[in-house]
Amino acid sequence: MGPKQQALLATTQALLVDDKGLLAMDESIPTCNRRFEALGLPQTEDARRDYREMIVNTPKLGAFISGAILCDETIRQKTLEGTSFINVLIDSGILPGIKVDMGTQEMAGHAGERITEGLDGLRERLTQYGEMGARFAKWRAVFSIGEGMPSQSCIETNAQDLARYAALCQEAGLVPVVEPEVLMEGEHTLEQCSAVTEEVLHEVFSQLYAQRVILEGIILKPNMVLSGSTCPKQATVNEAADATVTCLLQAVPAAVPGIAFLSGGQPAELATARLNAMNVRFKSRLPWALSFSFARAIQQPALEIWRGDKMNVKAAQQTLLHRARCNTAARRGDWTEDAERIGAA
Ligand code: 5MM
Repeated sequence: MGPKQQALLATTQALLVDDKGLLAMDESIPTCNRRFEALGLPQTEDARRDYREMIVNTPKLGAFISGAILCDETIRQKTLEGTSFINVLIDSGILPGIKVDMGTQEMAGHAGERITEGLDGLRERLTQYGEMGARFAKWRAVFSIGEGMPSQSCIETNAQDLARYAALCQEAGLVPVVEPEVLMEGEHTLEQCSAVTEEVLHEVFSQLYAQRVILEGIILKPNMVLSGSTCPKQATVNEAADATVTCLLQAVPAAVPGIAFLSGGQPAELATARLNAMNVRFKSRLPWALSFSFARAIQQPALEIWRGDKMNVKAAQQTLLHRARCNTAARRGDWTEDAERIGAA
């Protein structure tokens, strides 16, 4: 194995070390603005900067978070004292990552389906982000479950683009976080989510293989297998954990070192409980680590406390740290409802 490949593997291991996980703070400007709008906060560059400064300045965050995913705006921003966010993260022992997809567009001829944009100029952008200090990258593709969805062509096209992105990342020395998200929104059952997730993952790994992506040098960021958000029968925590691991075992090669789930709009505590259940029930028998790469399930409770007020920064940081700590415990299968409440208090 050459030095470039060894460096990729070292970064991957650093992202999975000590039961830590990833903090996704890469909401695009429109997504971040939507979250702010829901709380009546101003949707300005300064407000987004203030919010991200609150996050990266959280004391001891590096004890539970190994990597933070930024968006293009945030990776260029600085604290009020003038330190780049990248350097604040590095000083906290957190690897900086960058979301490099350019969001999703309607897929032509496929009503209701979406295709992720961003391959044009990606090779050059990856070089620039690497020079800025990014060590890993992220690209998200989305799949809805519904009448005739996802179509084969939507699955194939998005999987091919994910693999092209991953190959370019590895060429540039950045670890690709590969994020195929089967959306939770809908009436579908747990079984339907499992079948679609498995089909999507099979295609993604077929494309990764075809495009010579080194599986040991990626992190997979999938959805958990869950009942649709409006499905009348909601799976229990253990049912969701079993369905998720069973599905992943069918589709994810053992060479992949780690699977870091997205939270997808699950309530924060429930996302933690489900990750914990997977590790309690299966950890000793799995070829890959089961970790987290949550955005809302780590940030949302802190955002609701922060609300743009400097006076709330400390309390918001404590809440953020608590969620990060709980998710690290869930990686070990050590999380309990008591620990959740005691820490929150
Ligand atoms: C699914 O979204 C990713 C994980 O977040 P959740 O844990 O909240 O589901 C997240 O990283 C997402 O990709 C970013 O927020 C960027 O999203 P947009 O759509 O703004 O590019």
